[in-house]
Amino acid sequence: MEAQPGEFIQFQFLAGNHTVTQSTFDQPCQPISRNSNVTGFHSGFLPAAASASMGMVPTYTIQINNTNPLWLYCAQGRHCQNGMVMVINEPAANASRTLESYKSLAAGAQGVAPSGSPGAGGTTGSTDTPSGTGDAEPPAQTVNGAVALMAAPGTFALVAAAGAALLL
Ligand SMILES: [Cu+2]
Repeated sequence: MEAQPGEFIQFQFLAGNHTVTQSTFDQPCQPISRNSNVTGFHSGFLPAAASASMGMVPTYTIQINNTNPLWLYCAQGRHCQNGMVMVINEPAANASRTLESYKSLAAGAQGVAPSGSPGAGGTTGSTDTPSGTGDAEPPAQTVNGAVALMAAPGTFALVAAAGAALLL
């Protein structure tokens, strides 16, 4: 997906216990701070069940500062290796740095426990109106354009403002 500087992206954690964590392209499944001097995003582990009893969905919201690619993964278990990865602002003119190639690298990557404070780089919170679930309707709510839904590996979904769901 693409996001412009100034826009917000909200991740909604619908099931399980996941993170949104930034890595470099070359070292998926490892926090970016380990392999660069960038602090990066890390939501911390956000278990859905803990909030579900109150009818709430944990969220993590980040603001896009520029159009550089953000390579993101889930740091839980082997979710990253199993394909729970995504990119915001995939490089348009670089055929070797695609989501598919990131995903391929992730499949063989060594996972490293995420570093950094939970919530780093963004804002954790909750919502009682999960977006884009259960039907093909456009998301009920977006934050300046996009909502990403975190569920089981293989259903790491991005819901764009237009309502199109992209299963990663
Ligand atoms: Cu996960």
